[in-house]
Amino acid sequence: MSIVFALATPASKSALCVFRVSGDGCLKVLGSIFGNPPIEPRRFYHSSLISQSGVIDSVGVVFFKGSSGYTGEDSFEVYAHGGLAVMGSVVDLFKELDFDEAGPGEFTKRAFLNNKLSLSEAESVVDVINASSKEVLEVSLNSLSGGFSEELYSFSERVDTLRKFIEGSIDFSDEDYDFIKEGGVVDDISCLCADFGGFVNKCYLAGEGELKKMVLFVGPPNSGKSSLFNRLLGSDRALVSDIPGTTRDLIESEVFYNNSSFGVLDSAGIRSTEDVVEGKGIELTIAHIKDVDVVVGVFDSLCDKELNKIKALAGGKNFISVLNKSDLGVFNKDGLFDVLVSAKNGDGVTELKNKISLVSENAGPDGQKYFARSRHIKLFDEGLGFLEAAMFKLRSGSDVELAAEDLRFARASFDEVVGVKTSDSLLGDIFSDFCIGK
Ligand SMILES: Nc1nc2c(ncn2[C@@H]2O[C@H](COP(=O)(O)OP(=O)(O)OP(=O)(O)O)[C@@H](O)[C@H]2O)c(=O)[nH]1
Ligand SMILES: [Mg+2]
Repeated sequence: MSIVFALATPASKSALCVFRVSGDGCLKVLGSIFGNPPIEPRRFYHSSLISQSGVIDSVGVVFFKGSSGYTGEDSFEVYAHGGLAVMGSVVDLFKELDFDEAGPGEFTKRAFLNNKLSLSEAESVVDVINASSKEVLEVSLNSLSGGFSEELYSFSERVDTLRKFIEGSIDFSDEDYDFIKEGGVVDDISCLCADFGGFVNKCYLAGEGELKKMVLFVGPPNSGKSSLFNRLLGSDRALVSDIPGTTRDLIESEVFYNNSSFGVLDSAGIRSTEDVVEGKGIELTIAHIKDVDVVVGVFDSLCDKELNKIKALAGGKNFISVLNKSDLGVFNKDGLFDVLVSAKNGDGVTELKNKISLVSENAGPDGQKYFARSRHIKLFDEGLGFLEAAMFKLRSGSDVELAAEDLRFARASFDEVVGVKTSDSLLGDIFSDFCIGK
């Protein structure tokens, strides 16, 4: 594999930046580009980094030999000052050395190809990075630490043992397969299916990009959705005016609160309108409700008809009703609304944030142990289907050879999850979601 490099930290001004280099042969350059070249692997050295035109920066450097590093091949990391000029000079230096720029997820892909990680572990690296709540982080880390792959390997072994037993029985038993039908094999497969079902139930499935919980602000025009949205962000992100129908489009941002973060979306006020653009904005809002985790209905009057209309639009989604403009003297008569706030002076906004984070946490993993992707669930269903097919054939006493074949297919489905069998295009799809430098 070629030698690749990447900036592993964001390309913006910061205290430090980290460059990664990986590929057999990359360590040959250490003596020429570092004033104080590192001698021992996995030890941190302080050195100058030098190009042909002189010293680039005073840096930290650490190198790894073969399988001791993340990628499973020779690699080194450079910790430089996080200035844009420094970053530019380091990139120039690596290009002069004929290193290639790494693509997204290149380092993790190499770790997989060099057997440092299973494919599902490699996938969970990106889930750990994307996790925006402690709960999602926990299930992603469980998958990354190998528990998910190990459980799956043990199911694969059980499938293999059963298949070998059936194949062995075929060789030795002429035509009487009754002992398979009546013996423990069918029971064993049934028990395996039940245990596997239990394992699948321990997996938390979030769709692509759903690691971040999304909260949508909806409500009648002029109720103060954009003002509340801005108040939550702490900045004037959305335009506010006293003209109903100010917001036309969905406006997205992110709020960090209580160790977790959620995406928030401001939207066009819902009303019947002749204005084509405003109408499109309203359609967009309604269409978007199905994609979010929490709907926050914002109102500025005690109209329960309006409240019920918006609540009905939210369907079965988690719904929080907010009465805004408390500073104008509106009050939450009979506790009709969940929260009373003032976007203007901030009253009640902490209570609203607490409610949102509570509700969005509930929308996350519910006691599940591992994070799973739709790719995994599809393969689990496939594997389970083959196990059931094998069981059916054995019970009916027909096609015993084909039952063994079904077990082989079930094993292949499990193998595909951990990456024993993968195609280049699947790898391309998986690693394209990663950041450069990971
Ligand atoms: N007094 C008071 N006025 C508010 C409050 N929140 C919003 N407003 C005012 O209400 C008007 C409408 O506010 P927006 O935030 O633009 O309302 P909106 O719901 O986003 O309106 P549309 O985008 O048109 O649907 C503006 O004049 C705001 O200054 C509040 O808590 N108190
Ligand atoms: Mg608005």
